[in-house]
Amino acid sequence: MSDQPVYQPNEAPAGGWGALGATAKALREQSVMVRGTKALLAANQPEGFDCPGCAWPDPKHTSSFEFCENGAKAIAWEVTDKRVTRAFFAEHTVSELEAQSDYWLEQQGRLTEPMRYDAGSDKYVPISWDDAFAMIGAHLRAMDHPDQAEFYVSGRTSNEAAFLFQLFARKLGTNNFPDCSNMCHEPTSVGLPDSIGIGKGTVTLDDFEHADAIFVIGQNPGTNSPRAMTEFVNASKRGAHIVVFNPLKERALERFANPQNAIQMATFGSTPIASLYCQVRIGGDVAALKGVMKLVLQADDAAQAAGKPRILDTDFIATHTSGFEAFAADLRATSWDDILTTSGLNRSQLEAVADVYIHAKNVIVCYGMGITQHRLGSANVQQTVNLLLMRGNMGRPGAGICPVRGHSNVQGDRTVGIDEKPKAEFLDKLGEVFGFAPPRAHGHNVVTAIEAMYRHEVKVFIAMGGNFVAAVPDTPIVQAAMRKIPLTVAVTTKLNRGHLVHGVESLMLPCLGRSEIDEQASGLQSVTVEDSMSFVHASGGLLPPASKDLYSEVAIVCGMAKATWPDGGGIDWDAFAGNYDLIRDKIALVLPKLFTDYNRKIRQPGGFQLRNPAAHREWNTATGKANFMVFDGVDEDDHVDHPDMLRLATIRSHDQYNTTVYSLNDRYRGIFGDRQVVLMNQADMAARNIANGARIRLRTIANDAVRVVGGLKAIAYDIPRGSIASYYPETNALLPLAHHDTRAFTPAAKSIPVLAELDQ
Ligand SMILES: Nc1nc2c(c(=O)[nH]1)N[C@H]1C(S)=C(S)[C@@H](COP(=O)(O)OP(=O)(O)OC[C@H]3O[C@@H](n4cnc5c(=O)[nH]c(N)nc54)[C@H](O)[C@@H]3O)O[C@H]1N2
Ligand SMILES: Nc1nc2c(c(=O)[nH]1)N[C@H]1C(S)=C(S)[C@@H](COP(=O)(O)OP(=O)(O)OC[C@H]3O[C@@H](n4cnc5c(=O)[nH]c(N)nc54)[C@H](O)[C@@H]3O)O[C@H]1N2
Ligand SMILES: [Mo]
Repeated sequence: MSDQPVYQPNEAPAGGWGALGATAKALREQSVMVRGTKALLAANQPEGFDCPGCAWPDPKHTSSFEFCENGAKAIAWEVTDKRVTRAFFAEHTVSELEAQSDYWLEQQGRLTEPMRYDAGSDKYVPISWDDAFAMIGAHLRAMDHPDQAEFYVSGRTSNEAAFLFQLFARKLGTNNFPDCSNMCHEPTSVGLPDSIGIGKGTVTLDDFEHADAIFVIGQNPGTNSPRAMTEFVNASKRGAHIVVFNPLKERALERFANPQNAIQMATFGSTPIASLYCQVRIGGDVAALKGVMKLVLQADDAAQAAGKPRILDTDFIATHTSGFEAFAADLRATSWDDILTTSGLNRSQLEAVADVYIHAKNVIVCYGMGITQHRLGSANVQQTVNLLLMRGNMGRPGAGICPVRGHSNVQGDRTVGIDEKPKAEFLDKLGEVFGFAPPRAHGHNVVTAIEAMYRHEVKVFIAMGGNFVAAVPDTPIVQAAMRKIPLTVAVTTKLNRGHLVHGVESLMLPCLGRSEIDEQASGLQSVTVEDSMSFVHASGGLLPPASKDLYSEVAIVCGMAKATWPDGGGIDWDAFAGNYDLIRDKIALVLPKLFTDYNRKIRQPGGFQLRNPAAHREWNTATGKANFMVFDGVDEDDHVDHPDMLRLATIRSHDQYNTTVYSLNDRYRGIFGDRQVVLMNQADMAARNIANGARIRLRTIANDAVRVVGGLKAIAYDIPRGSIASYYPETNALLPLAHHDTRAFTPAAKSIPVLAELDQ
């Protein structure tokens, strides 16, 4: 290790030359300057493929290339020239590979052919596709009950593959769909329907051009959805206010230099982003929002008393909403003491925010994991809606709610049926179209699937992408349970922990990436994906596949399903694998309100947008109105009351994609060469006699088990007292499985109650 300090305060704006340099470096490291550049130019183009980086939409998918450093890294990661072949597996036992870091594993390159775990040699050995499918079919047929299988989906999977995957599982007889969105935006899918009747965002990119104020809550767009920065830069230049709630001062939310702006690049200029930056305490968002809403209510009272125009949109509230009285009464009863203590903000900050809100005609709220990954994540989401409803900021241009999704097709996977609690209407149609009776009982989400593993009830675990054992809570305990499962199957592109921590028998099935040409019986195929703003469009690869032995995700699902029943269960899986248009025809029949004419509509430039009733002020809620939702009190309510408690947020660095770590640096936050760090307030460190740079350990406050992660370097950082941050997935061992959103079951990864002590 060098003597360079890990924390080097960074004064440069986010974006700019640093971003261009990082892109070139990512391509160079994967030795893909030429292939990679070609791929970059085709990402998010009308004829190209959907960027695997994030779910932020493109300007209508028709514009010229929109530069994005982290999209480039995600593409370089996929189009790498490095390969993992059978020779690699012949050289290394699985135990040896397990000793390697996650970073090293993924650096080995793309997987090239199907492999089976051989217990005798403790190695992965080649297996033919047909034998692999036959093995899966045999295991599934040997189960006592279909609910002994788990069908995990990570959100890169296309609509077509996801639709067939759910058909396969439901035909088998289970709704067990633990899904990455269970760990991500499930509180959006659970919280928003109560409020506005649909679990999706209501705005489009056009709305950003008309917003006078944009709230960015618990989200780090400069790293995780960098193309969103274009909207924020433009809004800021127009004079729109950007209000941020985040315990960390995320650089891109302070200043951003647009790498596409020639003048800014030449002059080292940059655009200020946030006009108000509120360093809220972890878990303090509801307190802060309630404070702002209380001030809006007070301003309205004052206006009314003075005979001035009302602050509240009383027409909207009367016509379109329900529950205002109870909501207002709760706000009036909420004490300033509670609001200020829990939010960690002072009253003048909240007054400034309320002032911006009151004077903005159109307001958008964007939010991410800082809102959802909490014990009351769904309720948090609903409070952001309350704020918008007070002034009718919903269902009109320039206003609305914008949950910023994670994986590039996580929203689409859900839309086409990856849902452990499917609606009756969907199941009815599915049964009608395919002539069977789909199971009705709700299936497992991530948390309940893990509980079933603990009870040894899981016999087959099939993962469509992802890295389950690294992404979930309580990783060591889950990994032990995973090893007991009779068969685990990973449909995957690159080697990761999930393949090494496997069941008694295990298969690794390598698939095509999005950037690659997918040729089937009827010719070249495209898949479709849905972005964060409900636009559905086609994605077709253009690079030769990493190996001739790769199958598409669709073909793999079809192969598994066909081998499970003698006659494929009466479904012509080969036809689907040969022509994806036929899959889309079925999706259109099962979901006619959304996908009628699917094949025609995806052939128009930019695709099409799924209709969002709330964006048209149609409220599919029980009351038929948008509902003000009351949040009891102001905090997480997890009954942890320890005098030395710190709240830990587990977050992403600038150089990782979820469990994939690209480097040990986090440039915008000034952290270099080490991910084993804890960002801490200086006063919290002093109170524990922790010197800057000292190695500490964190211990979770919980009664059921001891959870400790040590060897973490404490770094004095600009973060509120009582709040600390560290990287995911290194600290997942601290996150108890039972510590999740009470309604959505999303692990509360942003608010783990811990104690910090010196590592002896
Ligand atoms: N390059 C890259 N892009 C990605 C990903 C990636 O790993 N790398 N992951 C993808 C996925 S799956 C997702 S879900 C998204 C995730 O994107 P984000 O939602 O941005 O996720 P995080 O980085 O986990 O955390 C977001 C922010 O929440 C703040 N925060 C933590 N606790 C709190 C709190 O209590 N209140 C508030 N207000 N803020 C808090 C953190 O300081 C951080 O800035 O990005 C997607 N895009
Ligand atoms: N503590 C903590 N835990 C968290 C979070 C947190 O903030 N803190 N965030 C949560 C969130 S938001 C999410 S979404 C989950 C993510 O959980 P996952 O989605 O399970 O994890 P990823 O790291 O995104 O999965 C990466 C793997 O996907 C495979 N892959 C990549 N591209 C493709 C492809 O095109 N096809 C296929 N079949 N496979 C592919 C590769 O093998 C790669 O190693 O983690 C959650 N866990
Ligand atoms: Mo996510």
